[in-house]
Amino acid sequence: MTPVDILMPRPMPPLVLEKLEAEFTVHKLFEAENPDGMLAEIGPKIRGVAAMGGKMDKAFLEKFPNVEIISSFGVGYDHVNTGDCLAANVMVTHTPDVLSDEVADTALGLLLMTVRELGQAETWLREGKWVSEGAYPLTRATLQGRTLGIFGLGRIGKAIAKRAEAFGLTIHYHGRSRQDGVAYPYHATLKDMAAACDTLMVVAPGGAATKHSVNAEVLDALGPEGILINIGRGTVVDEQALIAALEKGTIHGAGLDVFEDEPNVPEKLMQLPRVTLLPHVGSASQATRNAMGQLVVDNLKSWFDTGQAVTPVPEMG
Ligand code: NAP
Ligand code: 8YV
Repeated sequence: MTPVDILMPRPMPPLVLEKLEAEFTVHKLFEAENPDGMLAEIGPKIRGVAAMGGKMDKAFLEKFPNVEIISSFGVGYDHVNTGDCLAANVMVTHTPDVLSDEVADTALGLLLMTVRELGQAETWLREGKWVSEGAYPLTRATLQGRTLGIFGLGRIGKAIAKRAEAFGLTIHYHGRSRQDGVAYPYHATLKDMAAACDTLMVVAPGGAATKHSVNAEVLDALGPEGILINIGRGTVVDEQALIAALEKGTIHGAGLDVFEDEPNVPEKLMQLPRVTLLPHVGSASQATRNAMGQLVVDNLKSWFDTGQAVTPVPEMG
């Protein structure tokens, strides 16, 4: 049988490419000298897409009239318009669960770095200031006694909550609805939760429904000892409102792994003193990225072998 044609628009981890090439004919758009020409030639042959970010909507789908499945790398799939995919009868899959513990570990690391200014303290040592100026200044903030509001108590949010409990934090949560069997106090609005907490952990998905949910009002409610951590998606936080809140002292500090316009990070954020910035490394260990990659492969194989996906996004029903 002729192998199925798969499009890979952007480079993906070597494991994904290797395993896909063993089963399918993989068209690497990122290597094409003339991508439009390549698309015009292979578009009608493509039956599956192995995706790593990149906007996928009606305009994208129209180039591939016979596409059946988009297998996306990552649990967040805000780059894929699932409404357009459903309308075009295209399956969308993602890579949940296999990264939850890794991302939760990173979230706790980022929280500790931010509260205790660990990155800044390391820079102090490396710049020789421990010798020339003495000890790094005591941090105004401490993790002890903090109340953590989790915005998005899903798979990763729960893994963060488990770790945060071990650190002695009190936990609250906000989402679209109260969850059965969850004892943490629930807040129907993000602003109410921010007012009840001094630490806000964003681990909600991106997309139109959550865009700029963390705005000036929410940051004001969090208060002057407030720490914002964003491990979810950059678009959830209004970055300009955050910069203003940090400049004015409306909140104390912020730790960010994700940004509105990655990989571009506003210069002002880089200059602010109590801000920790990471380059979207939440899931970025070899083992976890390989497990995510394996799921991308498994979804494509399962779809073309059995007509069933392994981990479809919830919108697929
Ligand atoms: P999940 O299990 O689907 O959890 C998402 C949570 O967000 C749910 O508890 C959901 O609760 C809440 N939520 C969804 N839409 C909402 C809305 N419009 N308003 C308020 N709450 C909403 O997803 P997950 O596996 O934990 O992943 C969460 C997100 O983390 C991903 O979508 C991705 O963007 C991000 N992520 C980042 C990294 C990184 O490297 N930094 C890595 C992995 C994932 P309700 O249904 O009750 O509203
Ligand atoms: C990945 C992520 O780095 O899973 C997600 O939603 O944000 C990260 O784990 C990203 O998807 C890679 O493109």
